[in-house]
Amino acid sequence: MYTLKSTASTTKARLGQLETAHGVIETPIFMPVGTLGTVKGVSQDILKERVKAQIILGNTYHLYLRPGCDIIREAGGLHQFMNWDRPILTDSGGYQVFSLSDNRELDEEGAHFKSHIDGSSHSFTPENVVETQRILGSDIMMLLDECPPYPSSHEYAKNSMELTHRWAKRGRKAFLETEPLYGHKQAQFGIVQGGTYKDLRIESAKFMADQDFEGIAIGGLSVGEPTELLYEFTDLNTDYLPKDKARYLMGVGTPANLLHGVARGVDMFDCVMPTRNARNGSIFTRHGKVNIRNAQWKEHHELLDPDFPSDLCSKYTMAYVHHLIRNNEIFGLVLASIHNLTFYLWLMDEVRRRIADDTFGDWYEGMAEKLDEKL
Ligand code: PRF
Repeated sequence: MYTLKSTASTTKARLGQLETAHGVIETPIFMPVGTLGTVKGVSQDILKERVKAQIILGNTYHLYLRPGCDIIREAGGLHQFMNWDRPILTDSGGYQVFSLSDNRELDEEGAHFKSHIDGSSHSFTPENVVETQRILGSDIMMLLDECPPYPSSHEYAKNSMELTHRWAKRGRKAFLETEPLYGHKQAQFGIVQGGTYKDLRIESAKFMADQDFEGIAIGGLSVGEPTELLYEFTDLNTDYLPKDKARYLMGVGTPANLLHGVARGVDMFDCVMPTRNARNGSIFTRHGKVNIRNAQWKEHHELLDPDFPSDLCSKYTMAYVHHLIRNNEIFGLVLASIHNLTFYLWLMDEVRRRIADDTFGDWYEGMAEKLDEKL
């Protein structure tokens, strides 16, 4: 599924291609999050033509609860339902059960929880999340895992990792014993866990590398640990992952996190940050972050970055965008969401260009510092 094209000379950055039933993805790549079958505020046409999204993410937890499996099956799968003909990756729901649902409980069988919408009771098992993701018809489905909170004791992280490993075997078996519903091929990724313990992270990476998953995710990071630990454990994990499979760092992150992740050998990222932060007025640019809600922009009748290819930057003044966002105007939220996603995808395009001409190593640290600055 993954073809490694080249590796940078001074970092672990990789240029590659990921082949799916809905097209080839150039990696490293960022995947916009479309939890409920929509990337909030952004149409599918704009995602393709302006943001240049190659693949988007959907969430089993949300789609299973609403609209539910029956509706999506009737529609012919998530691609048909939302009119998106490029690749889709779906998370398994395990992580969302822990962050969103009420009264969740875990046992050997799976995760039991009450819906955050109506309080109804449900269970996710390694087998039934495969079944649900067959119904969604995602190009890449994820296993059911447990993501331990930060910090966790070594004992907790170890037991949790071992449960994730047993679930991984059950999930793979269910995947191999079932067929896609809509005639296109699906892939399944394993998920490395192990908290912030070196021995466990190594054990988990080796375990996932030994299975025959089509790709491997690094889970359990970006859950509140210091940034140094995010980078340290990403670096450690990729040392133990096979070179011929894609690596996906789940739920990461800031633009600077993406550059540091790429330098440590990661190929795929997703995060709600570009869209969620956009709605709070936090705008990412090539020169740093801007909070457009701040009073300093109220009378700033100039463009934010006239040469950047987004409407927010090149067509509307900062004073105008400030006014829109301050008033929570839908158009302002949409402009900011499209801009931040365009910026994230632009950044990954730049990353690929720089791995290809081998200037990534000299560029990424300075660029990461700049991207973290507040303007
Ligand atoms: N597991 C799953 N989804 C996730 C994570 C995880 O550990 C994370 C952690 N950052 C984000 N999304 N299944």
